[in-house]
Amino acid sequence: MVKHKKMQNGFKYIEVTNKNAHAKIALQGAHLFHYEQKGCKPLLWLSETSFFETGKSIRGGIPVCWPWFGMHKSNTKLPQHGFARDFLWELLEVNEADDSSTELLFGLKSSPESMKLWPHRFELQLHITVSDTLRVSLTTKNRDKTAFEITSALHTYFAVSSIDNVNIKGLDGKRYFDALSGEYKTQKGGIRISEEIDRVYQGVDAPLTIDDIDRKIEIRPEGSSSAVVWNPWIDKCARMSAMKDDAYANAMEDARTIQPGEEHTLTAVIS
Ligand code: TA6
Repeated sequence: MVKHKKMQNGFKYIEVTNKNAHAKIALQGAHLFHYEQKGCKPLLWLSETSFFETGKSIRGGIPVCWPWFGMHKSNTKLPQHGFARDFLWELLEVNEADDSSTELLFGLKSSPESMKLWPHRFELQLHITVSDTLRVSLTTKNRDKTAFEITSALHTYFAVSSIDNVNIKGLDGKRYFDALSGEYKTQKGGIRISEEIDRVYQGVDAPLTIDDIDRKIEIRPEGSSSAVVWNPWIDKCARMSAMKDDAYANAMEDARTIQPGEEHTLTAVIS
């Protein structure tokens, strides 16, 4: 079942319920901010103090960072992580072929407003499949006459029992950029977090797992070879709003050039 809903302030979102799962997706940013498999606790973290307001990013869930991840390369006044997460998307299609899986297609096209921030004609589509696994797929179509380059991320915030219980696996031996020290390093073993961490891993070619005491979250990538692992820890949390996360991305060296008429898809399958 798919319902069009509004928060008290008029902020619009879509609520999805089927035999296997329950999810909520804001039209702003096509931002999935709740996903729960039947009988399980929520898989995505959402800040209790998150904004649900026009033009303000939701803190938690799966922000779509596009057409750049992090700061803009040459203009630091432009919004961090691009503009797709703050623009209003359209729900284009809903497919409820059976009662255990729901497919939704959201779209965003270039507009005079987007051209002011990024001078390229594009069409973006976000396919979300809500079932016992969650599949999120971002397709960038170049509708311009010249090629453009993008970096992007499905910057997922995962809910965990406690950060002390978490071991992130699948990145052993991978090179990463440490955004805190500005150095390139190589991962040894799993990742346990006991301080602020902000890293972009490259050459990621296999599923990642977040091992928690009571469950194991698996993240399978397609169309990406980079992954971001970030936790702001105590001081940064105090400067922002409380949060924990790690994410999936086409970031830094994993930028993609898209020729006119061509497209690129970035997918995360989470279970
Ligand atoms: O992926 C890590 C990061 O770029 C951090 O440096 C951090 O500040 C963050 O994403 C969250 O960004 P936001 O713009 O959502 O506050």
